[in-house]
Amino acid sequence: MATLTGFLTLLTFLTFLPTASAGGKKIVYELKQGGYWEIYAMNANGTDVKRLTDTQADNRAPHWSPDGTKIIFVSERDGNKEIYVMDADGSHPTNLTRNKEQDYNPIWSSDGRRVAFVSDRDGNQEIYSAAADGSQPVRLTRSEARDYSPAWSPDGTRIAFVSRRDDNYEIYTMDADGSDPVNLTQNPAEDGRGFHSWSPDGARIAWGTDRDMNRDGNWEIYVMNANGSQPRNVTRTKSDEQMGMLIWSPNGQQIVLTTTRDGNNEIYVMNRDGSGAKNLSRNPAVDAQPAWSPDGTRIVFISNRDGAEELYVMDAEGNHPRRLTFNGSEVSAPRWQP
Ligand SMILES: [Ca+2]
Ligand SMILES: [Ca+2]
Ligand SMILES: [Ca+2]
Ligand SMILES: [Ca+2]
Repeated sequence: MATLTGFLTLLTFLTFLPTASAGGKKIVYELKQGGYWEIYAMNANGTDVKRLTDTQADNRAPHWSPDGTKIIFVSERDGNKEIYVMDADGSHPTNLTRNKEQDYNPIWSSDGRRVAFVSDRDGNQEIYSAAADGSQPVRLTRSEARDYSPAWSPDGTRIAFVSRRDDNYEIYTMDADGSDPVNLTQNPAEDGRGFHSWSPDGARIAWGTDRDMNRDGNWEIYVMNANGSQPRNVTRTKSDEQMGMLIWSPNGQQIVLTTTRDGNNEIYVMNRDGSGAKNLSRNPAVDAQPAWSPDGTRIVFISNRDGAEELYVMDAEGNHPRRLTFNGSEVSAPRWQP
């Protein structure tokens, strides 16, 4: 019996051993080469750089599947924007949309079984979802206004998105089948504009808004409960700053954001209630597009501090920045393998 238990323990151990391609080891990104954006991946320490697409057309917006084995992206190789999925090594690229109109803004459901995306196929921006192999496409929104920037809730039951259906930008959520749309923000100001982020536990949504423009003339980050209640300004900065994006940390305690509050684009981290705001990048260059490592200990980002845009990694305190790429070309959209 002891031998059997030992065997089962070993079996369990082997089952959960990370494979060579999983476990936060890789970073995927876009690199502009020869006039086109192509998708690359490398180890998180900058080694083993691999080109994953090569089509003489833009390949952009890569996102890892939740299990880290596949990458979804937008390709123009067929003459218009299509959603593609490929294996983590670039093999088996598959067109999921096959529609002559533009299809873009793809995002995985948290279980990796479906993909939400935006398409112009019905005359204006609407949100759709499909199975991860492209089958079972479903239209989720039906408004003449712009509907875009879908973000799946961590439990997979709701999709947050931005819409102008009520005459100004608002954050909505709907069920994963498109039913029960709810306007969460209900404010005449611009809410969302494409950056909003679920807390990892699904209890809250953080977003950018200009609703306090009259107070001090700048955008702020708000956090609300997932049903729209208790919206709170968590930045309350005074400067005329531009904010570019925000992402919750993997443990849900912090939010990383980009802001110009110090006169140039910097990466900041703050606690989820807005306290403890800290400049992580501290460099007069443009520092942008932060993405957390899955364990929350490191952040990959883009900076032009050495001239051209390159990828860098630093620890979550902003220390030990290290350059990962040496291309001398535009780079964008780094995302850490789950
Ligand atoms: Ca298309
Ligand atoms: Ca629409
Ligand atoms: Ca609004
Ligand atoms: Ca900077």
